Amino acid sequence: MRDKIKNLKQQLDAVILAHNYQSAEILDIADYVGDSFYLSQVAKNLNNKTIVFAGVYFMAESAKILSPEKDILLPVIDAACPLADMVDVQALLEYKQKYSDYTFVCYINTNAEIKALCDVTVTSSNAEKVISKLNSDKIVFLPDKNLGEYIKNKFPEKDFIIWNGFCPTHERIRANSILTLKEKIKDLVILAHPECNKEVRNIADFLGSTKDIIEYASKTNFKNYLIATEDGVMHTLKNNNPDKNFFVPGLPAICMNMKKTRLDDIYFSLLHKKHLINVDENIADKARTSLEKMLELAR
Ligand code: CIZ
Repeated sequence: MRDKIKNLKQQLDAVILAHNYQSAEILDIADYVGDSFYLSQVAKNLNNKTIVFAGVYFMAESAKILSPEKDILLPVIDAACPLADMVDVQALLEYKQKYSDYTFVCYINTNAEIKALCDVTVTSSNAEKVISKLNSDKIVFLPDKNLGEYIKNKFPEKDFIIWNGFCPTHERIRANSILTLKEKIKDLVILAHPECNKEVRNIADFLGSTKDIIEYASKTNFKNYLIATEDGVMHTLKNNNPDKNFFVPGLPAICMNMKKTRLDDIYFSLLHKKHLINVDENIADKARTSLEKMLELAR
């Protein structure tokens, strides 16, 4: 299957982008692996005509918005993001009316219709930087309440209204499971994603995006790390740091949507050019403004 994918890729001049949460078999064949911020920049700058996006829907959609001239393929069309689906247009329009003098900041985990109604998009690796450059002290942040609270604490002078959404995979990670493990392994260094709930964030030694977590573990010299984020990052962490130990609290935190993509999905995606992502032009134009503002401010 790997060879077949390689041949088809060459024939079609295609590249494979994979999000850090994909399964090991996908991460191993991808041309680029990273978080949504990195991958959206890669997608925009590549010269290849065809991009296979191994991730969830909003990621492929963001790539299409930023690169409308390219064919963006999402191998599994129902790879969704429950967090992104926690905001609907009607509810957002009501907020926009109620908080008409606020700047609307949306996490990249949103659908295009939502980005189109927001002033700027952020990811967990650039939210602080982007918000620090906004000329506004009144922010509505959506949809992740955990990332929202984490960012709000960085800007005590700003007024934040935070949406009540959450990532079910991160929300399930329990502080108790972390503390139980820490009892057994005294020098455990806890690295957590800001999408985790407050109890987990409060006991973390380091909070950051997948990119930040991977960098932190590689640059520091501890022996034992506990990883509180989606399980996909463990593959990269272990590969990059064979001499270090990585633990998870309780059962691995697995995003079922991210794990839907298998090698044969990538193969059939290339073979049949499926599923081609299309975004309504009017929505794409507005969402692009929000995404490009992120790229500009995060520089
Ligand atoms: O920014 C991303 O890609 C997400 C959703 C999480 C992360 O930290 O990589």
